[in-house]
Order: sequence, then C-alpha cells, then structure tokens
Amino acid sequence: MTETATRPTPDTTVSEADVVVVGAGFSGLYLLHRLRGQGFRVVVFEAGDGVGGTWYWNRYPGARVDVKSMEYSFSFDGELQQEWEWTEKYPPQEELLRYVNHVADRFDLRKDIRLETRVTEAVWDDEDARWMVRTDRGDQVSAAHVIMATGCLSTSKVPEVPGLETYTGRWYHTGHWPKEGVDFTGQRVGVVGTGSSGVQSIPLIAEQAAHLTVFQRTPNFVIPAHNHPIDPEHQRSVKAAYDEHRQAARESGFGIAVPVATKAALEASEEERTALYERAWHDPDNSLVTFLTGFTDMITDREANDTAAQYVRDRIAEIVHDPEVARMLQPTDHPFGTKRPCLGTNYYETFNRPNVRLVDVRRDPIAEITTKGLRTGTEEFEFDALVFATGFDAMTGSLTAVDIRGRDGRSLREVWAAGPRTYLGIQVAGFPNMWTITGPGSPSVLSNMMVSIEQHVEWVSDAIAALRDEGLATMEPDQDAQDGWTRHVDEVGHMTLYPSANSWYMGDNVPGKPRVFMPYIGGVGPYRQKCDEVVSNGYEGFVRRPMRVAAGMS
Ligand code: N01
Repeated sequence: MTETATRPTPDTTVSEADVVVVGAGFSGLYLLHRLRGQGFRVVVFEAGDGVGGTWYWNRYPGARVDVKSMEYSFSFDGELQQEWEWTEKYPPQEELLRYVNHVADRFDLRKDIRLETRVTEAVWDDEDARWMVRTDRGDQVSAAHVIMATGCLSTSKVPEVPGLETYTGRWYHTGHWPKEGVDFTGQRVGVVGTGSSGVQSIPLIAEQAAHLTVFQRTPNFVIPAHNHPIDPEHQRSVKAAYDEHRQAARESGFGIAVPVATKAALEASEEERTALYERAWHDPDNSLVTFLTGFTDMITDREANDTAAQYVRDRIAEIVHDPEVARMLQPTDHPFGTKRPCLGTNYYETFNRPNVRLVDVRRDPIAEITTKGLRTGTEEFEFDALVFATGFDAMTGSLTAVDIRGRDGRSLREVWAAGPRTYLGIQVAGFPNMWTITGPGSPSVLSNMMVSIEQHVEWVSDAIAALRDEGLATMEPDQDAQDGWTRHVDEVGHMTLYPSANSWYMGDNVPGKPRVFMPYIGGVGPYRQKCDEVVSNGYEGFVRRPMRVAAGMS
C-alpha cells in the first residue's frame, strides 16, 4: 500500500474542476472513480491525513463493522469483490482501513485527493452557474458541481457539561481516536455513553484498565455478535453467486439480504416467537436485523416489539450476576430497534467483572467535568482517562458544518433550521448542482451503508453525466416535489415506532436540534425503485436548465 500523495503547496489562485467531492470515505472514493470514468475532472478534499472516512477516524478499541463483511463491501467491480479476502464475519477497523486503501490504490485515486484539507465554504454563483469552494488551506476551486460525501456520522459530539477544559487527565472521543492507539493499562478510566461505540469498546477497555466506570444514560439492546473467522468455503460459495447476493441486498428493506417475514409477532404463538428469538440470539450466522425482520409488525406495533424486547431483557437478567446492575442494563424506555440496536461481544458479561462499575446518569446526571474526573449530582469520580463514546451530530452535522450558500446567498443552515428538507435525500431546492450522498431523507443509516452509498454514487454521477450529455447546466429539486418527499419521509417514519424513542435518528442527542425523523424508513428496495422511476420519467421532480436560462435565474 502506498501512502496517500503529499499535500501540494497551498494555492490561493482559483482552480477549476467539473466536480468537487467533499470527503474521501467510501462514498468519495467511489465517486472519484466513477466520475473520472465518465470523463469529469474531479477534486476530492479530505480533512484526515488518509482516506477511509469513518474507518479512518473510528479507531477505538473493538471498532468493527456490524454488517457482515461479505455484504459491507463494494460490489461495483467484479474483480475487486472476487480478489479481496475477508478474514472475519465482522472485520475490525484495521482491516476495513486496509480495504479502503486497497481500493484507493487499485483505482489510482490518490492523485486527485487533497488530504488534511477541510472544506469550509461553498458558494453558488448563479451568473456562472458554478460553485466556489474554499478550504482551510486557502484553496479556491470553481466547480460546476459539489458533492457532499461527508458521511452521516462524522461530526463527533462531547457532552454539553461544563469543565472539560479544566480536566488534567487524558480524554478521548471514540470517533476521533488517536492513530497511535491508547494504552489504559493500570489506569482508572471513565467511559461516558453506551451506544454502538461504547458497547464495542467497554469490554476491551475493561480488560486493560485497572478500573472502569461506565456512565450510562440509556441502556441499549445489545445482541451477541457471534463474530468469527470466515470459513473459506463459505467465502467461496458467496463469491460464486455474488451477483445474486448483491441484488438481493439491493432489493431488501435494510440493504441486508434476509428472508422476508410473512407473519406478525402477535399472530404467532409464544413458542413460535421464542423459537425465532432464540435463533436470533444464538445463531452464529445471525445479523443486526434478525430481530427486526423476523416478524412483520416488529417496528410498527409496540406490543409485538415488546415480545422481542422482553426476550432480550430476560437474557440480560441471566447473564448479569448482580440483579440491580442487570436491572439498570435492561432497556425499558424505548422499543427494540428504535435506537440503533448494537451487536456486542462480552458486553453484558463485562459488568460481572470486579473492576467495572455501572453508574446511571439518567437518575444522577453528570453535572461537570472536574480537574480530576467528573462529578454527578451526588458523587465525585477521579480518572486517569475519560472516554466519550457520546456519538455524533448525525446526518446533518457534517453538511451544516460547511458554510453552504445556494441561490441568493441562502444558507443551508438557515434553510434547514426547522429540520432537513431534501428531495430523495439527494438534493435541496435552491442549491443547484449540490448533491448529498446518503443525505437525510434517504435510507442511509437505516441500511447497509455500502448498498446505499453505491446506489447514490451511481444515481448522482449518472444524473451529472446526463446533464452534460443533454447540454444542460443545472439541476435541483422542484419545490413541490421536495415538500412532498419530505412529508412522505415524515409520514412513513411516523407509521413506525421510531419517533417514540429519544435517538440521534430524531436529532434528540443535540440540544436545540429540531426533532425530525431524518432517515427514510420506506426500505432500500422501494426507495431504489422510486429513484429509478424518477429517471425513467425524465428526472421527474427535478428542474433541469440549460446554461443560458440557468444564468441569472433568481
Ligand atoms: O453514539 P450514540 P455511538 N451524558 O449516539 C450517551 C454507528 N456506529 O458513537 O442514548 C451521558 O449511539 C448517549 O446516551 P442517550 C451506529 O449507527 C456503528 O455509539 O442519548 N450520556 C448514548 O448512550 C451508531 O448508532 C458501529 O441517552 C450521554 C451514547 O452517549 C452510531 O454510529 C460502531 C451524554 C452515544 O451513543 C453512533 O454510535 C460505532 C451525556 N451528556 C458506531 N451524551 C458499528 O458498525 C450522550 N450520551 C459497530
């Protein structure tokens, strides 16, 4: 593997590109490859000093994907998917980063990627029908299109409690973990947060640290991951029929090919339900969505959902020795799956260790970070290291972090002040030629991201190529189409139990963020069909204009 090209000297002159891509994670890399193949000049800006996005930043102990590797990988190139050998059901971050780097090398992508460069501003010029993109390095690029490939979970969040600047120990956020790793041996460590990142890191930190205190605000549903090395024969058999597997994922609900349920949990007998939950819990081949897809009514009916939730609560009570700790770990305040369920390895077992303590900060919230640790309403804690597994300003945070100004100088932040509004999660009215990969209003985080990324990259690059080939200059959603889609996303979301939970899907984890269900829960397959129909109907719902009309529009 070669290291990515060194950053050229900052240039304050304006350079030109057809497309600026923001972010060099999976989306940005595939965009670069595909747009290049379509004859476009592309520049990719990436804040990190390497490619990989999520898998570049999230290096915390235990970080690994929780969608199976054979499904969580690119399908766009037959040779790539045949030649890459995965080692585990759920590969660790290091392996995923090796894979991303392999992709960058294999398709010779590095020469068009500017690392350690953060895009700060993108301003639309209606006269020229171009974006002016500026970076923190002083770059200025004039481009016909800007594609935000910034990821849904990349703007990390530390808790809004005072005092962090006074803390004299070392502190870390799981989403921005030091490259050189962290050795907690012999240390007193505090971990705040019990979402996916906490669930993965807590068991490993507990093994290393002298003592670990876990601060939990909301207990989560954690299913055994059953991670294991991939049987080479299994890998061969999947690869032999890879196209069919990939197609099944594209047509599925969550981008993960699982059998489609035909029966409601409330129609099934208790024995049938228990048999299914036992399989979902114990089967080494289970997946993140096994519980959610086992019955037709799991995400729409609270009573049905509670049969699965109770099954998990019972398992927690069996695993955790101290009944009071078990009770604290049992989720009762939200339906199963309405906060992202987690896959874990030895998660609940970790709370049986003598060097681990669980603190309920719902009951006794963190009041402040002190010089030596933190203080809740009733107790003071001292730590050598603090770990914030406190998540992200999800879905919109990385888009509004850039000062994006569309037609008439309108800022995306202002336009989205009451919540994101998009057409198909791909474009925003008033922001011509700006594209979002897995943007709010698309299945995105409710799917196998690789399936959704590939679909968006292909759809967007084809839309840009079609514009060029038809002699058109700009494309943006029609306001009515966008309003209709935004309503639809909301309505479908509210047909489910998702909005009943406090979650980052709803923006609840960021104070002041409007409470809107941001992803599209209509299913990856139906969503893809809708996007394809839009194209067959001549990009229905979009306004596409030639240059001479585009220029000067107000
Ligand atoms: O973040 P989270 P994450 N005081 O937002 C708590 C993906 N992912 O980094 O639930 C105390 O889920 C917060 O409590 P609450 C995956 O999509 C995937 O773990 O808001 N606690 C919660 O417990 C995932 O969903 C993988 O009450 C505070 C935790 O911090 C998403 O990324 C691995 C607090 C944050 O959990 C985000 O996961 C990792 C406060 N002030 C991530 N503020 C895999 O593929 C927040 N919390 C395996």
